[in-house]
Amino acid sequence: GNVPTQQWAAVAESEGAPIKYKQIPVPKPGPDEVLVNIKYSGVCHTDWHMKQGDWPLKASKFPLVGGHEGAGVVVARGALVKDVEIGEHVGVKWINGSCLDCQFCQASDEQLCQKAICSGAHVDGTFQQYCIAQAAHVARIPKDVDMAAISPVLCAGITVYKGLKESGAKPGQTVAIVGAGGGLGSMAVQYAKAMGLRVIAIDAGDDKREATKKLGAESFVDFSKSKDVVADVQAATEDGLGPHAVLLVAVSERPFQQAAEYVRPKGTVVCIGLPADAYLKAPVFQTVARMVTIRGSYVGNRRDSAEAIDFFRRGLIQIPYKVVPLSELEDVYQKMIKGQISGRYVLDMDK
Ligand code: 8ID
Ligand code: ZN
Repeated sequence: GNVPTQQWAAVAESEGAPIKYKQIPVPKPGPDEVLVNIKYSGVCHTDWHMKQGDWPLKASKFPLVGGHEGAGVVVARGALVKDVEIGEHVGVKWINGSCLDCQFCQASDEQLCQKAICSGAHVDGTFQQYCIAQAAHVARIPKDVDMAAISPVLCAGITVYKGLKESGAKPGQTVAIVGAGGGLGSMAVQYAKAMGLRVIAIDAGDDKREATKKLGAESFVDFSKSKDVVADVQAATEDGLGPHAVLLVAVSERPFQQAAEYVRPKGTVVCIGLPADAYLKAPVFQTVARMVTIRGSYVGNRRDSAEAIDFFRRGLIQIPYKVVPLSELEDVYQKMIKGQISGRYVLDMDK
């Protein structure tokens, strides 16, 4: 096709700087890479963390183009690429590339690859019209799937689907989703429901109460109003013993210090949200005597990605999302850090 030499992008010129909407050159794919004409990209809280530089994982370049939930069309490919066709619909994820050869890549834990390259962190991401990714790591999107609607699956969906699998929760059991009204949380409510789990949603405000109920949560605990979150979460289960699993997708430290107290004996706490400078806390006696498991979960591998997309393709996953022009990214960030987003914002790259 006709690939231009200049394109529109949302650029952070330096750490912490507000986003500038401007023209930059279109990159050229290396031998094992593809060039993707991004149509839509979701905005993940991770993009804010990377721009602000508040994590141990720092962006390795500024000016930086963020974004790692991009859906688009392959328009060029390197000489070594055989399996991805020009014109194919693909997703560019957080894992932009990995070595494919280390012990972790060999075991399909490529997110643990010591040489993993992340979109919008080590290389420019999906907040631009043309983005590069390693061909082996792009997610395949069936052509009948709406690209705006699928884009939030490419990080939020994959991550919570993987986290729910890691939780070990079985159909009929209950999972508490902490941060249920946000991007990952809304996805988690829908994937949990599709996987046969019962959901307790935890977040703040009546908008998120209504939204999570619509998505399929059976109960809601408002952390901003509750006098005792631990007691209220346990009371939301029929026998009062608490949820079998907890998925922590909130961006604040407090819930990471409560979950081990309300999870059911033999239950599992899965940490996914990444509030800056936060620590986990759990009472040793109760963790031991109640046989609680606490674990982390980090995005998903290529198989998790394909499975998460397939749930979506079959119509099982619907989360509220709003499409706004790429030029409005900074406004989206401002809403995000105030906790005012219910569901996901999706950027339209051509506006
Ligand atoms: O692979 C991973 N582990 C991974 C992948 C993708 C994203 C981790 N993340 C991380 C992000 O970097 C971010 O730290 O997950 C976190 C959530 O990302 P998000 O869903 O994109 O953020 P959001 O849309 O802003 O939602 C956060 C929600 O948490 C609620 C907020 O009200 C909001 O709805 N929340 C907060 I802040 N404090 C809470 C509390 N104490 C809370 N909910 C319940 N209890
Ligand atoms: Zn993300």
